[in-house]
Amino acid sequence: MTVLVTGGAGFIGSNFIFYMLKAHPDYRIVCYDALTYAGNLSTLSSVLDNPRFRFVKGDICDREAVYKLFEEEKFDYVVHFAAESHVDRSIEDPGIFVKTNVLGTQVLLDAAVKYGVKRFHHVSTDEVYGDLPLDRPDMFFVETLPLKASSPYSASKASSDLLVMAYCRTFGLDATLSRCSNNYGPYQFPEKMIPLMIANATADKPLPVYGEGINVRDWLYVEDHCKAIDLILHNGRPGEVYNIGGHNEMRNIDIVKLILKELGKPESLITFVKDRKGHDMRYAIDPTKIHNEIGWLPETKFADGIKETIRWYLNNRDWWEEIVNGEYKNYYQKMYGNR
Ligand code: NAD
Ligand code: TDX
Repeated sequence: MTVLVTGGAGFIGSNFIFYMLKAHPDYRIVCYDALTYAGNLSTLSSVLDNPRFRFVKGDICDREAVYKLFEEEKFDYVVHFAAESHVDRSIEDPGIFVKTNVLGTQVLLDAAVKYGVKRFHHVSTDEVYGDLPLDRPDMFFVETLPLKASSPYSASKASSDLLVMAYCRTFGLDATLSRCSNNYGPYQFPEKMIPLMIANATADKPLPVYGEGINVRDWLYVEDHCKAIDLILHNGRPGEVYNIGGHNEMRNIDIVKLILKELGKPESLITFVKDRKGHDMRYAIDPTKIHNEIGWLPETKFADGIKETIRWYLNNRDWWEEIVNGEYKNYYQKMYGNR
């Protein structure tokens, strides 16, 4: 089997490639990634020489390049991660989110229909459901909820979800779709909350908590997400949406305090800053469907996963220090300088 993984030089895509090469010793993986600010070829250095792996640099919006690759490789499966993924950046510049996440997805869907694949799996997010109130702990995201995006990022992901479903119905494409909660783990770009807080705390820099820090996210260790996608790819029903999450809701402020405790740093580093525009209050996944239909359950407890993640960032400083000392400095100044 030959699997196309788009966006495999990013956080979840790279973890998925490592997972698949191990889990399926007879599969070939082709990673197609534009290496935007969020993509990093050094992340894939351990597999670049693997004869079952090929890296191709390219943009999913480049129809000619995408068609050429499909023609060459005759993919069995497509797992589509490539996206602009940071909510704060989508508030600054929505255009690139619509281009990559909507139009780029359409190019891939056209290629999958034209050249034929056994299955197209689209990696989406729980943010397409909007948010839940803090005072209704009985409410969860289920697959049947209407889409109700809050940010340009989530609106672009919701649009791509609708396109995937439309290609299933209209063109008979065999596609599956998953909506996962917040991931954490190795190789997450330091603009995201957990690695940002780890990086700042190790450098004794202020930890910028938006608003009052009471927003709730439902955290899942990245490897558990990868395993769920592998299971859906092989055992999911065509045309179905699967939520992925492990009932691990936490307030941002509690995670920040936990990181400081683990690193032996003082809580005085916490700095409350201006809230994110349109900030979603609470995400909480109901994973009953994937559990009942496919037998998936998360394996990593948050208490273990966060320790492992912090250890990874401490042991792999070269990886993220190169990022935070580069172009990222301008981003940080722009987003947090006068916040
Ligand atoms: P990321 O930003 O770390 O990685 C995105 C990757 O896509 C990068 O390697 C980048 O170079 C590549 N890319 C961007 N634009 C491209 C283009 N036009 N053509 C080709 N490649 C391009 O993102 P991530 O956190 O790994 O998220 C991966 C996917 O999972 C996204 O679709 C995201 O919406 C979804 N998701 C993420 C989370 C999370 O918590 N991070 C949760 C649920 C779903
Ligand atoms: O500096 C910060 N301070 C802060 O308080 C940052 C970067 C974030 N936050 C808050 C905002 C959120 O409530 O932390 C929470 C998590 O923020 P992010 O890491 O930016 O994630 P989120 O906005 O929840 O979106 C993530 O989960 C769903 C991913 O980035 C998306 O790609 C995914 O789809």
